[in-house]
Amino acid sequence: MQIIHTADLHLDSRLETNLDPVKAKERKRELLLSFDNLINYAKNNNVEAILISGDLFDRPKISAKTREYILGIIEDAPMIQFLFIYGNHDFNMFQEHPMGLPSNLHIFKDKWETISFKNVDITGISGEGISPALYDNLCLNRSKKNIVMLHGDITNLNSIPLSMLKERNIDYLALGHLHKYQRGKLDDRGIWVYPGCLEGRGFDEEGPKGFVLLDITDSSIESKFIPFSKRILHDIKVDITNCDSWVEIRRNVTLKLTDIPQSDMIRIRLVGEYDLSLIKQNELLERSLNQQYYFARVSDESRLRINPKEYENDISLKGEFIRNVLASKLSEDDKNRIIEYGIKALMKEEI
Ligand SMILES: [Mn+2]
Repeated sequence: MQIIHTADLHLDSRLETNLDPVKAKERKRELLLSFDNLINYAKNNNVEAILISGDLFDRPKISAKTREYILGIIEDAPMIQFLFIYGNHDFNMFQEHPMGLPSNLHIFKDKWETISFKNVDITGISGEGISPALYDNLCLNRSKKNIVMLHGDITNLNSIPLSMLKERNIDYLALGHLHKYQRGKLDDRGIWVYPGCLEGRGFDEEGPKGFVLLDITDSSIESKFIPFSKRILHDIKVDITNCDSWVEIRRNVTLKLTDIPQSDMIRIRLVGEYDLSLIKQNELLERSLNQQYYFARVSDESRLRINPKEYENDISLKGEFIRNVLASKLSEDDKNRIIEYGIKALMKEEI
């Protein structure tokens, strides 16, 4: 039997932190389509169930359009069972309209419940940070393959205390909440897995995104990560320490982008130290990257290299200005910016 494990799709996210309104709307549609594509993958690969471990939606109140779209594509795949637990973002969102839910969509409530397939029991409970007493009520049939669905953070004892789930005959703990794919050993019998989100939304969700495909036989559960996102977000550091001109910066940036498809989204973070003489062209660099990639941003985290000794005896206005700023109680970051802008002003440059 084949099963898909997904979570944290955060459908109906606003997505306007990074993107302009037009692209945000487009990306919002892409996220909805990714769920449709996942269902098509399931249909084409004889997947019998899709487990959604919470945060299918970004918030409990979503537009009627999104709700009808998602329920429609679920209903249109009657050969697949959809097992869903609420996360912290979409908690109880279907409670207001419990009527008209597709018959192949099962929503777990706030008590353990088990759905049985041939040799597999799938047990789940909704919500993040369930009460500790509930863990003691988790009783699984040791002669079956057991999958348990939960939403929360296993690195936070108040969310999911992993030790409470050991030695309970779990084979596969199907988690949601952390947005990066990761897995680990639960006990001698089982593993825990976060599939991560299906599509990255911001640069805190960079790297390959997808779902986990489980292949279950009487003797084993094999599971593997399947990269599936339409676009990948890349967060790329470029060290400009040895760059003497903006062209060298551009060359270093280009080198880091060699294998990245143009349909992806990139953030370039300039790091390292630079001299006062370096004139950057960050805005133009960002613009030109935006002509090549779906989305590009250049953020400048590099630091001005200033040796106070060089200005100790400099009697010019520049020397006086730099000495004053360096002696002030401002943060290092502010000092850098002020010196940079001040020098540009003295050189009659645009700020
Ligand atoms: Mn969550």
